[in-house]
Amino acid sequence: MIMTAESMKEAIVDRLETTLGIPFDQATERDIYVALSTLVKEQVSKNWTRTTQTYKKQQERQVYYFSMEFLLGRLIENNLLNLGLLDVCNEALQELDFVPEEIYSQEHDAGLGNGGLGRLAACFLDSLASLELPGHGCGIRYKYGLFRQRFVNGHQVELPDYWLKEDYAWETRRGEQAVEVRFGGTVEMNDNDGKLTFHHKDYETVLAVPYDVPIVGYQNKTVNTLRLWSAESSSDDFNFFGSDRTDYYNYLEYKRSIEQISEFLYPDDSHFEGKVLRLKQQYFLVAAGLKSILRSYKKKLGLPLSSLPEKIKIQINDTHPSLVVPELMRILLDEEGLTWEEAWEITRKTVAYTNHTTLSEALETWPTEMVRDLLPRIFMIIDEINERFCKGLWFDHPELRDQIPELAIIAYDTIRMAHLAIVGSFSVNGVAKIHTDILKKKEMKMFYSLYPQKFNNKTNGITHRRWLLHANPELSAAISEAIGDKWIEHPKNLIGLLRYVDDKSFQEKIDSVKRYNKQQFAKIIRDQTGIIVDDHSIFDVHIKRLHGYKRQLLNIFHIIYLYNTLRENPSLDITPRTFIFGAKAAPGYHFAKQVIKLIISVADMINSDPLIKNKIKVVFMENYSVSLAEKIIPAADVSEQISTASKEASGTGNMKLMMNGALTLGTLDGANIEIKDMVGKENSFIFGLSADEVLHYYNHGGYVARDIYNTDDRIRTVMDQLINGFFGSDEMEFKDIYYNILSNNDEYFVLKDFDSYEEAQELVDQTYRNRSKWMQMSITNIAHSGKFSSDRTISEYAAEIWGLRSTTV
Ligand code: 26W
Repeated sequence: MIMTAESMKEAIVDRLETTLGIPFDQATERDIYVALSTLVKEQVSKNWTRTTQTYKKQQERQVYYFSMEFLLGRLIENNLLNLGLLDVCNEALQELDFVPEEIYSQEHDAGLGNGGLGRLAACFLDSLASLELPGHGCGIRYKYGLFRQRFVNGHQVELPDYWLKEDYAWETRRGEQAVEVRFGGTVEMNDNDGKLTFHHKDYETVLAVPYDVPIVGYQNKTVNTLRLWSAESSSDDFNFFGSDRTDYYNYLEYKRSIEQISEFLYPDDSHFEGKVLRLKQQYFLVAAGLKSILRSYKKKLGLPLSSLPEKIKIQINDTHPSLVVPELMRILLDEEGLTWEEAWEITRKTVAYTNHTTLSEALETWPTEMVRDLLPRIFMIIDEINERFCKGLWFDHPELRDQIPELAIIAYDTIRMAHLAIVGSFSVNGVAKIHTDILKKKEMKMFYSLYPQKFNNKTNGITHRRWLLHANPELSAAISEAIGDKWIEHPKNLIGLLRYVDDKSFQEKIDSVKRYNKQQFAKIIRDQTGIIVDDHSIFDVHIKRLHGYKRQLLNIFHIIYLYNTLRENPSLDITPRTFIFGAKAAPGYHFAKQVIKLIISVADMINSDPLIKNKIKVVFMENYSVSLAEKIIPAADVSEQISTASKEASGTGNMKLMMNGALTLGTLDGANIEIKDMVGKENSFIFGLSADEVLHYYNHGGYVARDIYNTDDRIRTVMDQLINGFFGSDEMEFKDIYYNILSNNDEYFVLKDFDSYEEAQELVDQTYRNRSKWMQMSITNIAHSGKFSSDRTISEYAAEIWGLRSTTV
């Protein structure tokens, strides 16, 4: 085991020479990275095997987190950190004359996720392992992760993210554990002495090959597994072509069509699009994952299948893996010969479902025909589940008879995946208090009345190890100096910082850490964009996917307004501000792309206007990603969480920013509410309509956007600038934004909330002038952020949904 910088140095040089065959004096940064990651993986391997063996031997329950997305980011630093080797490694690399960050950044981010939902899955894996809980991930090894974003003339351009171009250091291919997944074909039904049997014929076989990634717990011996499945054509298929050349070409085409299943991640997290390839991906994940779980269950335990729910829980990350319900039924019925009742009992006690959005345009509903063609037996089972569910309603709930079409799993030739997930699971949870309340009161009201005991809340969290300890070592050191380092294991202990809120020297310490982080990030801005920013200015940060409801538009409208004000009165006394954006738009989301273009146009204009005298700067960072977030967040003063109330299920960036001392400028939406409840209204900047008000307008009307446009000069000026050529040559460039607001009656209440947003921004400006006050607020936020560690979230899942006990390896 490596313990010192000296032995680390020796080991790196040794791996270079023996494994890679490269003498140290010729090694590039990439070579050093490869040697280092090989070494780290070796260090992990023993505990990985030991953990797997421990779980195999014992009869304890295990959890599998099924998700179409795991947004891991880089693993090298986190693995080093969790192994307790990060400091040693930094020292070793420096002594070898390398800059550690430059070595670590050789690792390509694993961008196998779109945003919140995928990053949450990654934080959960970190917490599971760190809490010594037997919980694993099950996902897809996409060849291409979320696209790389470039700006060309201010427009977003998407480039493929070929993250596997160089070997991925952390994965291990387990070819011997590959399983078959079947698509298409027909189902033959036979009556065997009154018992129906189903025989699936003429299907196409896809080989699912697992690639395992170790998930290293923080300074313990637990190493759990993230199993990512890759689609391959099985070698048996070779006998399907003969001597004919066209057969060979057909074969190649067939092979390609199979490999396509794990080719790329769908880059859309805002609009459901019923693409058959996406359905294939979902079934591929579910069928492969279940097969490998059941194989080891049967091999290891020798228990009857009726004990499955005792030993295994499957958490599904939104409805994307909800085919787990009919697939588990299929296995239990057709392969294991159980009765419907037995199979249903097992399935329902095994599966739990998390909902991550109430946006209707994101809800998954598959056309029945598509499911019938691609998954004939699965379709029959869903149909039967639906039949029995509707019959049950009819007989057991006569009061709901009129509502059956609304509650049904299949209706109007579509399958409603959320209904399937609710009916087929024992737990349904939302991801923040308000979100769960909205599910209960509105979106899933009738299901809540049917199954009140299934519904529960699990407010999201983030791993403080990545987002504080690793991303912000200076702040972490300052915290430990004040309150000791127990907070690392028990993040709730951060509350001890409350004693230092008024301590001038601690305030100065935290202030200087923030200043340092801002200087570091200012260098990154300069290197990547050429823009010089003032590190004394307020760093006002808006980072998340680009979406109408997240209201980047409200932010840029306010910036334009501020700009107009400054042009009228250049000597206006404002606190200098740097507005920082990071966001990717879904490739087909026209409005979102226009907002990007608008922000960049505004940035170009403001940043080059001498009249502004650097009082404001606007920066749009390209290719927002986990690794970039780790640089931005420690440098942030203001956290923009300005979604239209009721729309953001939880948000998790809000928690990361809070934990790093940024103050929330936000609406009462998602977890902002719980953040505000913890720190108090006086330690945050809250503005805007409440969720109830928004929902009231949606239901009863009463809001006329045009009235605001007509009566508020500030707003009319900004809006008109969109269509009068103010931002460049093409007068019509932003007309869609303009008309989108006026003809859709401002769906996201941008105009409605403008005034109160402006007021809150003014308060931010005033408050920042009093550094001591600002630092008090900032420290208060850090102190309360322990609640938002994903360790707390995962402990709640473990205790209240999974009944999962920790196991020391
Ligand atoms: C179109 C297919 C689709 C639809 C929705 C793909 C992905 C989604 C996700 C459910 C969107 C998502 O990431 N939701 C976010 O989940 C986070 C973790 O719970 C929350 O913090 C965010 O508020 C929520 O938007």
